[in-house]
Amino acid sequence: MSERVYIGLGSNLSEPLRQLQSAIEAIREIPATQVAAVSPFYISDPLGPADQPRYVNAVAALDTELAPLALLDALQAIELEQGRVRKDERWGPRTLDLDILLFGERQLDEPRLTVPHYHMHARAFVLYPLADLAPELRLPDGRSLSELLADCPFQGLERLS
Ligand code: A4P
Ligand code: MG
Repeated sequence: MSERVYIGLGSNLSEPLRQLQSAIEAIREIPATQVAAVSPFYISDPLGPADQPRYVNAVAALDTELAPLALLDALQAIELEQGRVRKDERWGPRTLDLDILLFGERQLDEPRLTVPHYHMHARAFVLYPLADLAPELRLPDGRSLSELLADCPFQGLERLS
């Protein structure tokens, strides 16, 4: 039985646009998993330390037969493979972040995996691309996406054409 999963993608180093595009190609290769849709890409102001470049963010909808931790393993392998840049012989900062936002109706609180993703309800760079894919979505706790969006300013979010 396959479940609908939403993944948040983010990058702010090493050609972020290409980081996201190649991440999506890699996600297409995950076994027992189909990419159902990818949102438009957005530019967003960094959340956290301000002295870093702006991010490119997007959300992808997947249908997977994998268990949550197996999907997390696959996504972390992609982060490792594609998300780091070589700088002076040392591994530089991670350039790709793949977060499991929602996994069907599940609510998970495991050492390696919290679902829904802990900060998603307040992040414009998650909620707006999610709404592009699934405007009618509800979180497992019953809150609707439109309700969350009403409380979520753009935070500098810009849609890339
Ligand atoms: N983990 C737990 N739950 C999950 C989940 N639902 N999905 C664990 C993925 N991983 C999950 O993650 C740390 C650990 O979280 C993983 O080992 C996994 O087992 P990480 O990716 O290594 O670390 P991180 O992403 O730096 O930390 P964290 O707390 O996940 O940060 P966030 O929340 O992902 O924020 N600003 C903009 N504009 N756009 C961004 O995309 N991203 C971040 C990172 C900060 N500021 C940003 C953006
Ligand atoms: Mg993360």
